[in-house]
Amino acid sequence: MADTQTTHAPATPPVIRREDYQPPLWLVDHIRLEFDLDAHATRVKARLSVTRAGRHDRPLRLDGDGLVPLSVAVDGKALSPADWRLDDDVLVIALPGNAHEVETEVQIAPATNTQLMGLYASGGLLCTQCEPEGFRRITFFPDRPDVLSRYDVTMRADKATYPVLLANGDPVEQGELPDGRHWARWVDPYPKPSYLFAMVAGDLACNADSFTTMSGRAVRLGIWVREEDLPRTSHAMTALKNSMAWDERVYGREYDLDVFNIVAVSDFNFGAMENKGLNIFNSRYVLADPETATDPDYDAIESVVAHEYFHNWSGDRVTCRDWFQLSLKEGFTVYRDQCFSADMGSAAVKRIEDVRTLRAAQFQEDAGPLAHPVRPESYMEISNFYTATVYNKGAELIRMIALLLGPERFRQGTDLYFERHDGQAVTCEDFVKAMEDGGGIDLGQFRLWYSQAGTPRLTVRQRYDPASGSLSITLRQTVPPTPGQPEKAPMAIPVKFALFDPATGEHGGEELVVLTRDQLEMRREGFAQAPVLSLNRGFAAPVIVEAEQSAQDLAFLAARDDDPFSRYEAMQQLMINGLLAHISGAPLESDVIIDSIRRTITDPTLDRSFVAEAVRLPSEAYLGDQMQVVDPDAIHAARERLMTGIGEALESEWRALHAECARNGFSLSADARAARKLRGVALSYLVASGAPDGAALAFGQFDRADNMTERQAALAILVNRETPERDQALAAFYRRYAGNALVVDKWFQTQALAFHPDTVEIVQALAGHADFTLANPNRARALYSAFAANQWAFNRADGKGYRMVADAIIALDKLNPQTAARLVPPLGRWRRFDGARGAMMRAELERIAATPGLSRDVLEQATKSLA
Ligand code: 0A1
Ligand code: ZN
Repeated sequence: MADTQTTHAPATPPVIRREDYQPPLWLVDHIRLEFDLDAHATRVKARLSVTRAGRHDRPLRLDGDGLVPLSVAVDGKALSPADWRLDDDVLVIALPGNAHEVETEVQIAPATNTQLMGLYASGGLLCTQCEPEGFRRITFFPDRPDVLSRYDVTMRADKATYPVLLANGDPVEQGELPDGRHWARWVDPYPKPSYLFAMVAGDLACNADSFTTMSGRAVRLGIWVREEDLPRTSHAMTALKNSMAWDERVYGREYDLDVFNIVAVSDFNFGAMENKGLNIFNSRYVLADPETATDPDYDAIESVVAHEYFHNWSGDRVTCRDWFQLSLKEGFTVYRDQCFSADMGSAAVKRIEDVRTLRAAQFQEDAGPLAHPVRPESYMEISNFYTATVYNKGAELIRMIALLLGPERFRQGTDLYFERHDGQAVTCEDFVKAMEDGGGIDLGQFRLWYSQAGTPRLTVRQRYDPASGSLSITLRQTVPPTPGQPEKAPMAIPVKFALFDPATGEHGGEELVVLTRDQLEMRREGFAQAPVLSLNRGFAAPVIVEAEQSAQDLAFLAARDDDPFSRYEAMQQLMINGLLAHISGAPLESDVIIDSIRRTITDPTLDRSFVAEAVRLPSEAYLGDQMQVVDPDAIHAARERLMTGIGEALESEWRALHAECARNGFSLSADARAARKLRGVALSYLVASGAPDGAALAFGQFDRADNMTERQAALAILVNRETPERDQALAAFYRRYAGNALVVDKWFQTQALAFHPDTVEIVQALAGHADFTLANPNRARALYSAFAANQWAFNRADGKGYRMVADAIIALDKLNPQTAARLVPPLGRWRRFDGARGAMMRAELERIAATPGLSRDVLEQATKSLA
């Protein structure tokens, strides 16, 4: 039996609607949990102190998922099975009074829990994941975020197998038991919803440290990992301490318990989880050393550690009333972690990366069948709503509020929010209201950002009148229709812009205007010649800008704009325009592009990390997003051609840069990291140039690297080439890192992302590799999510890519519906492709949707994708 607790969908799963929200009828002030832990048979006793909320005569309803009560008692008296019933999975008990002690006992089997929700086993550990609705797989409980309880948890387990026993809050007692067992009791003084419950049992080693808070309290910090991974935890620990200090300095938020623990597990559905005082992490966001982790891995660890830590206030102390409010905690916390990372490194590059992520994930989501507002209106399975829209677009909303308010008033707003709602479960509306009251602003129209889906388009028209020296600018907005929202009202869009004098290269100051209607006309005077418009500076609003700017203006901005995002954007737009024109039949005009790149890579005033971002070609997927109908083959061919052209034209510059950026001895300094990044870009152009020594140079970098950043960069270049070095490097990489799961993931992923005509067959063969398993989400994603993101390979005209991913979804759904459901959206993009591809994608979605016994998760994604 794969999993005794499954969530198979009924014929049509019920739709949960935001407007149907009802406050809880019963509250649980306190819960005492007792675990007798065993991988195959864990006993869970729960004692709930319940109180009736308001005047009603409705029974107590406790959610369960695949649970069978072994016993039920009320106020110390066992109930006979006639006194309770199971309504589907919900335990229903009629209670006479207004306050009772309700006890239940169940048995669960962590070892067969392949969904990784609830209590499950991972590499010899027992651990939990309860968000969003996993607690009901552990015990009967009102498993909704607006029921806040104080938790008192006792764990009993075999001491040799599970020497470490952790839970939320503070450790209060522990002791020995007969038969080699032991116990520990943890109490969390802060009331919390069940989704924040956590416990871990296992043989773990601890990187222990401490942090003294701003009021002088010492907090014990622990990062718990397998003994052999201890040397890889120092970066995460530094990130944690930096996060704690940053939240005090920037938001005035202090940590509130005596201990803060992080545990790394290798089987985890998402990135990490903010359980109160006991964060549980996917090991890929904890473990790093130069030999096994790239610079982007280091950055991801820093930002995920910060994200989960920041949730202690934006999520735990103030939580969500219901799951429609998910962006209340996620949008705000992503914004907080983005600002933290910007402060820890280069703010300019961080913004560029965040916008790239937003465009790649969220803009695509917003343009397809799964588009939904930041605050969704309905769902079948809430796990499907941990999306780029809720997280990343949600963060952009907070960023816009911060921009409109300015730093001081934004801080007054957040202070009021935390003070007003501490200990409560609240809504996005409560957040906006606190920002209005604390910041002194009217966000009336701004609220549409929470309720309207779709990415607004901003079209810009400029008219310069040489006689009067004036420029008129017309901004127009349109918000496209999205599922369930055919008509849209105009949004409040903050637009930052500047007008450059092409003669001096200066502008007369940045302006912020807020577009509130369909159209806005502005006139600016005093220009001896037509100024150059730099628009949506800093990417202040998450919109698509359509401005017809000449190659000359773009080249000017690429060389002169003082807003680094806009400078990057101009450079990218120059490349995009050239490529799109070529794809639609024009000759490839690369001279201006090459000139701009030459100027950028030889500008000594620029940070190398920024240079690397600016001169990199836009991804194939992003180019596809700019087309009416995505033509993956034409995009690939054009992009390769431009890459070769840039490589050839600047071969000596790339060669020089590649040599200059080499370093003796590894360092994590910003300078060294920037050099590694630019070195990788230089190598990619050098190899693309067709230089006869290209493959040998790449292999040399691969072979001699003293760090994973350079080694993987070289491997990622070699896998695209049909050279003997390709196979040599892949074999050497595997030999070197066999047994290190996180690095073997990279080996799978790099091959799935390759620009190689046989990538489909290569991925198919890799699925049969001894190290491949669908049971581990990181491994499954390394192969299939990476492959589905490889536009050219996934959309190969014979449709084999679609079939392979659909097969994987159907197989994975039987084990882990959440992870399977995340593979569906790439197939849902069928409207974006030509008729033949679209029909094949639809056929695969139909095959998935018709599979008997499909989970609610995959069923929702597949049926919505077909609509
Ligand atoms: N709240 C977490 C995200 C998360 C959601 C669900 C999970 O398991 C199914 C795990 C993590 C965060 O934002 O980091
Ligand atoms: Zn989060």
